[in-house]
Amino acid sequence: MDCVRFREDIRDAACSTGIAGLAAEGSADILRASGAAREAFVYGGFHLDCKVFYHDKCFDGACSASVFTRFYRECIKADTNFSYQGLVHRAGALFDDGEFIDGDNAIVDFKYSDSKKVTWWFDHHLSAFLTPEDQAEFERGQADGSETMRKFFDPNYTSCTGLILDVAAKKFGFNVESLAELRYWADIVDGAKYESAKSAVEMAAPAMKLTMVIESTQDESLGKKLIPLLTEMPLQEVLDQPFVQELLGPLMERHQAALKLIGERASMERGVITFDITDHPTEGYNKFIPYYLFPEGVYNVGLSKSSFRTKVAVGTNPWTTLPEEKLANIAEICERYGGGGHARVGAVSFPPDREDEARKAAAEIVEELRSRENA
Ligand SMILES: [Mn+2]
Repeated sequence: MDCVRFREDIRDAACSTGIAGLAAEGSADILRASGAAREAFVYGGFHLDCKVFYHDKCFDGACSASVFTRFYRECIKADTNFSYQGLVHRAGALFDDGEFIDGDNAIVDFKYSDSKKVTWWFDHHLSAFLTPEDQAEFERGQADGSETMRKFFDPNYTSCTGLILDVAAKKFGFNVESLAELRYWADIVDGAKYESAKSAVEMAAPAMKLTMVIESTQDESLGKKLIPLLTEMPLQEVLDQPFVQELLGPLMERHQAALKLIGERASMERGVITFDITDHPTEGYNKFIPYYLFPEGVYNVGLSKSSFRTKVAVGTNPWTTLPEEKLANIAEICERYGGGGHARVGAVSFPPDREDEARKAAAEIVEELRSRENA
């Protein structure tokens, strides 16, 4: 779970930045066994629609939506029309009841919704429930058996893709053989278990480039084009699709430019990497670049500027060999400057015109981290 947390930390702190198959044999029995009247209505042929809500701008979210779609077509109902909608974490209400359709509504890799219209749910996030009432309601459905074949939660899973594949295989007899590549990469990406800074920055694997496209694109139509393909062909073939290549090109250029710029600016002393790119406003850069440039660095303090803020980003090298107990609590440091974050990653934001203050805070944080025992 630490890895999952770390990935979430990176996001929070640093993000300012179907195949129609035949119904599986036995699925009719499963439906009969789960036997609620609602199911008789829903699957009795009155409608053929399913809307999948998934964690937007997230590789695991897209893979989860794709795996759910294929599972549903093969094990629940082959003749179904699917639609997709990405969901993002935000302040206030996460779900708009008006978005749910009259057919099946599935939520994957995202928080629980108490709406009666939500018929399927899979999640693996520790923070899956917005309220204790939501959790109590989910647990009631599990205890009385009414939703044990429809709603699934297991925070021990690194990826939601893995959770859906296991549940679908064990409980519904879904054949997951051809989906091993997808599961492997969903676990790597969602768990931030990149082998090295090199693999995270050079992005040789197709899954890494797809992740960048999914996380960075502003193209709202990407999800519905991409999701059905993820369980239909190897990831390299998905990446080769013209609509993906079109988005990838400019992102790779931006990535290379950031790599070059940070490479020119960054330096390391006593285990701490620093750089200042405030003169080149950016809406984000690959957070692993500093450790790619200086694999020996334990921490990095980066000063950058976007349209709405000047940011001091503070991070810990995920591949550091320094034992956990020797590492600084980054959240605690950032909080002193009015920022926040988590144990390994944090940030402090200043208004765009308060660069001097940001620079002063960055220098102090660098000094504090350098005064630690970093070897
Ligand atoms: Mn996930």
